[in-house]
Amino acid sequence: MKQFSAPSYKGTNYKMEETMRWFGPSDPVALSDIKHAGCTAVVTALHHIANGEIWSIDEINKKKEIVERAGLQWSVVESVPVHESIKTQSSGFEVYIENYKQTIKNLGSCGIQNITYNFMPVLDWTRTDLNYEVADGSKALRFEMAAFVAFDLYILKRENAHLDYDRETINRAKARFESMSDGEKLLLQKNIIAGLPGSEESFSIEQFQKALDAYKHIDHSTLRAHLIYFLQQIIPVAELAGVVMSIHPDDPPFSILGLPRVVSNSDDILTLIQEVPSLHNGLCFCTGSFGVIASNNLPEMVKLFSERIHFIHLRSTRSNEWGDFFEDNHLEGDVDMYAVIKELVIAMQNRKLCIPVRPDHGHQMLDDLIKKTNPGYSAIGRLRGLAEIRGLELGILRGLAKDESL
Ligand code: DNO
Repeated sequence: MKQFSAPSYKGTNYKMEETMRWFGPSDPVALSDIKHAGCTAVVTALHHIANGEIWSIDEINKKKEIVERAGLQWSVVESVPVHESIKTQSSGFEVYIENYKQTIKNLGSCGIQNITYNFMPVLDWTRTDLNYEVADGSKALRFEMAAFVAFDLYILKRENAHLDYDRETINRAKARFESMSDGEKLLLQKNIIAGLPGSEESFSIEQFQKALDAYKHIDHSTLRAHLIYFLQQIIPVAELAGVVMSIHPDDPPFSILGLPRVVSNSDDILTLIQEVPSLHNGLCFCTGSFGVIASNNLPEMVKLFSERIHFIHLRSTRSNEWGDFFEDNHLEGDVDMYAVIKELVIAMQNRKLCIPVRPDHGHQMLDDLIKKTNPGYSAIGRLRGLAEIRGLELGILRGLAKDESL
C-alpha cells in the first residue's frame, strides 16, 4: 500500500535539504567549503552569546547576513542551549525561560524557524577519545566505557560512583586507569569535561563536581517533569512565532555519572508528545545517538515520529559488548542507513516538504589529518558522509518512483 502520490524524481519530489554545521567565522571550515560540498544551507548558532541570554534581533541578523552573503541559507539553529537552572529548576529559572521565549520570538521574526536544543544534564555530548584510529587509518570519535568509568572512579572520584557499575566494569576500568600515562589521564579528563564543539560549556574538575551536585536530588522523573514544564512554556510561543522546536536525543543515550537521561528512546519521546502534542514539539532525529541502543528500532522510530521530525543528523556508530562505541563510516556501523533513509524519504513525500539533514560528524582523513579541525567536524570526512548519503537517497527515491509506476 503506497501512501504517497506518484513521485516523479524529475525534480518535483522532496529530498533532504543538505546542510553542514558551521561554527561561525572562526570555523576552519569556511562557508565556501560548505557550498563546494553541495549544501544549500547551514546549521549554526550564536556561539558567542552566553547560555541563558537573549539572542537579539540585531545579532541574529548579523549572522544571517554572513551566511546569506555566501549564497547559503541559515535553515536550522543548533543549538539554543537550555540553561542548567531550567533543567534543575533552581533559583532564577523562570527568568531563563522568559529569555528563551524571547529568543524563539526573535529568531522567528528573522525568518529562522527551526531550533534544535537538548536537555542533557551538565554535559552535552560525551566522548573519551577524539583521535581513534580506525582500520583505514582515518580518525574517529569514540566512547570507551572502561576509560569513562576510570575517569569517574579515579579522576573525578565521584562519591558512591562504584555503586553504579558491576564488578567486571570496575576491574576493567581499574586496569585501564593503571595502564594510562599522566598525559593520557589529563587528555581523558579534557575530552570529557573541557567541552566538545557546540557544547558551549567547559569545566575544571571542581566546577564539574559542583555542576553534578546540582542534580543530587533530581532523579529521572523530576528531570522529565522539568522538561515537560519547559515544553509547556515554550511550545505555545514557538507556535505563534512559526518556529518548530527539535529536541536532540541524549548522547550517549544512557545515564552517565549518575545523571538522569530522559530523551533516549521511543517511550521517552512518546511521553513528551503525550504531554505536549503540538507538532511544534518536534524531534531532531539523530541516528548516531539513538543508534547506540540496540533496542531502538530506527526505521520504526522514523515511521512513528515522521510528522514531527524537523531535523535529521545522520551518522552510524559501532558498539561492542562492553558498551564502547566509535563513529563508523556513515553507511557502515550498526545503523541500517538504507532502511532509515527510506522511511525518511517516504515521510518527506507524505509531508510534501524537505527536511534539513546534516552529515553528523565525519572521520579526520586526507589532509584534514594535518589541519586543525573541530573534533567530528572536519571538512573532508563530512563531505564523504554527505556524498554517500546523497547517493543513497537518490537511489531510494528512484527505486520508490519506479515501484510506483509498476
Ligand atoms: C554533536 C551534536 C550535539 C548536538 C546538541 C544539540 O556533534 O550532535 O552537540 O548538536 O546536543 O543540542
